[in-house]
Amino acid sequence: MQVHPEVAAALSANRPVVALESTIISHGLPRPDNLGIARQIEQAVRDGGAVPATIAIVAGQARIGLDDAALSAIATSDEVVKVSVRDIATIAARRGIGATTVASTAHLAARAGISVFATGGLGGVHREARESWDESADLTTLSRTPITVVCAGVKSILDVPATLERLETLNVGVIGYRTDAFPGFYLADSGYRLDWRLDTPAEVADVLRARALLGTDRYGLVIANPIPATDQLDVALHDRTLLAGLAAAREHGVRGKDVTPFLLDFFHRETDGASLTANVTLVLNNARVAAEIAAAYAATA
Ligand code: PSU
Ligand code: MN
Repeated sequence: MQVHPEVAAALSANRPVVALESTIISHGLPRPDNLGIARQIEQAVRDGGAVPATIAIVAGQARIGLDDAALSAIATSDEVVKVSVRDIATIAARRGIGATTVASTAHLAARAGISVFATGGLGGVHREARESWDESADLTTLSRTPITVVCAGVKSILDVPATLERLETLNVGVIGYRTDAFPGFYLADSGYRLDWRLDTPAEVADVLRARALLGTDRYGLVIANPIPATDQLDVALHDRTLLAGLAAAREHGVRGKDVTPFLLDFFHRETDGASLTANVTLVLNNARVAAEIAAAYAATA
């Protein structure tokens, strides 16, 4: 594992750091925009007062914080593999290049001593999981990883209520940030209520401190931060695209780790970029809020 000098310096001085995943760059956002967006996400963390640590496997090394050459390679190389926790050791031993999911980013971030992480959306329980057993390793990893993830909920391509049930079973807390509703990624409200709501970074930092004192920080915590309602995808366009995307995935027999990238790409193409605009807006928003939370926590820890 190699920690970028700027990240290492911040961690040892107890200054705020925010981990960022890289699968969103390699597989979640279309080229060639993805590289510029990855840089904007890092800038949003800086604007929020923290040091960004984008995580990936480069030349077999788990890198915590990427220099520009590594970020470019993750965004542009055709060799980049989507890496979950179960793949980390193999890609490292094979000296490969890999982009980390929420699960593997959370794992490596926690191992590096980073406690706050920003992403777009979590993986979750897929629709038809009763037949396919397709549930993202993001959920079980969060159940045993000390990390706080700021995200815009999960995509409606997933089974949202089943995902919330699983998070409950797995002891992963879900707290709405300035909302009582679980966000719906492209939409501000998924239609499902949450038990808890916090309204400021300081309030979140209070919860993080209590977690550490009471030992529940061994489990992940989700801070669910909705896209502003004014920036959300048109609801009718969303519903239409969702039905068509699910049908296309079924028709093409898409399976396993290809399902999420397939549906993301379908949305970006079929909405003429409107879903991409929403996706970028919500990720930048999450990066800034995560930085503010990390800063509030570092100030009092
Ligand atoms: N959801 C998104 N964008 C993404 C992903 C999920 O809105 O890019 C990525 C994340 O890296 C997440 C992964 O951890 O997909 C989940 O994939 P799977 O369902 O194969 O675990
Ligand atoms: Mn899966």
